[in-house]
Amino acid sequence: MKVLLLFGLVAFALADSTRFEGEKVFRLKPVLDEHVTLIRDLAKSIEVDFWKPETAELVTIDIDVDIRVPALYLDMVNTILQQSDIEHEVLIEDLQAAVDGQSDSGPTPRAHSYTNYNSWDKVYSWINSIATSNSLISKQVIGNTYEGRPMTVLKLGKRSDSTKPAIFLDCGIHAREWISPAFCQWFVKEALSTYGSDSQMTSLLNEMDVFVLPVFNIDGYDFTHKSNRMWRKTRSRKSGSSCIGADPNRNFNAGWCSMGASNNPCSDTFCGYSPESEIEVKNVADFIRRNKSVIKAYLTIHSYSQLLLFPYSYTYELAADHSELMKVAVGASNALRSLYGTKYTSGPGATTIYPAAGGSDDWAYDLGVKYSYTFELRDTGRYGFLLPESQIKPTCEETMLAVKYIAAYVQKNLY
Ligand code: 0X9
Ligand code: ZN
Ligand code: ZN
Repeated sequence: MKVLLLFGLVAFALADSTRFEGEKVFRLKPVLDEHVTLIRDLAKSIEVDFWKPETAELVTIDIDVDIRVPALYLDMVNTILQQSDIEHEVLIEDLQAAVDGQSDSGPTPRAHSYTNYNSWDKVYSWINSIATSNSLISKQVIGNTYEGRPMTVLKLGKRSDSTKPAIFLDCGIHAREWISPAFCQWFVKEALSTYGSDSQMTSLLNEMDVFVLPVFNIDGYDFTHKSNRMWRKTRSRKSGSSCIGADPNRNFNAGWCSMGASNNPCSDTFCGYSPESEIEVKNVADFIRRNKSVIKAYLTIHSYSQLLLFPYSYTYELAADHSELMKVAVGASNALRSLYGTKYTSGPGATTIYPAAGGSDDWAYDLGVKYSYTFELRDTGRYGFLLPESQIKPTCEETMLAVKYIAAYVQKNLY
């Protein structure tokens, strides 16, 4: 009986997690329209996971296309690539080995660490302990996720009787972009530990507050740790579809679902059933609306591609503040590069990455938050979403410089 039960649990655990045995990640470089057509046709006939761009429809000539190919289709894909002579390379030889290299499955579970990818349970207890560690920080729950996990915003700043202008920073909109929550944790630690010694951080936290949401899409993040490392969306369900989740960064009310998003619930860029249908999106949007008069900047952290994006992504039209947004982005990218030479590209989302409606940056901007930026952190595809833990520290250190550059600019240019 016991043996049977144990066997059942093991079988369940195995069946419940997605494995990537023998899967590879390819980079394709289409330079002809035929190449684009071929990649799109391939996506229709077999199941490939687009890492960059997010879907087949967004493939164009002269961009790098990173795709994950299941073992079953490798021979076929190799043959097609040879025959069509699309330039290509293998970015990840053995995806399961790369995933295993990051998983916390040793005999003794690790403690919370700023240089590891922490599971949600660890981030959750970290949030609760750091929030009571220092008078510069406090927390507030802004609602629960679909699966009922509390979404906690940390408020950093010297206490003051009058309301201070603020910056809102979120991480982990997309579940598999693990470097993003790692950055929010790093930011909180750095802010607390350099207040009083770093003159810029001291001045920032004296004059402004910073709201930090360490993990936006908690259900998805937890799922990437426990079941499927490559999950992107939320985990909401709706009767009538067996597919789970929507893309939170397509679910904001900004040109919702008009371009670069899918109305197919099974797609990785599903825009949801209506704007803010995802409770996580609604919770954040409500919080920002409630604090609209104080929030002067909205920063959201994604990966990967090394980009600093700003509105718009739902239209090719330039934002009214385009030249100022561009100037600040270039300054921030230069600051970032000064540490380790990491190169970032700056520009409006639609032309710099791809047109995609329903994003949080465009929504915040149209609400009136002028300094609205999306970061796409390291790398440019060597590891993609599987950025090694050894790169957490340098990535966070350089990103701090860019975030502090933007914060300092905002502080000097309050509106
Ligand atoms: O597609 C996205 O949501 C972001 N890229 S990612 O690879 N992290 O998924 C880019 C978002 C840019 N902004 C908008 N599309 N509004
Ligand atoms: Zn992506
Ligand atoms: Zn993302």
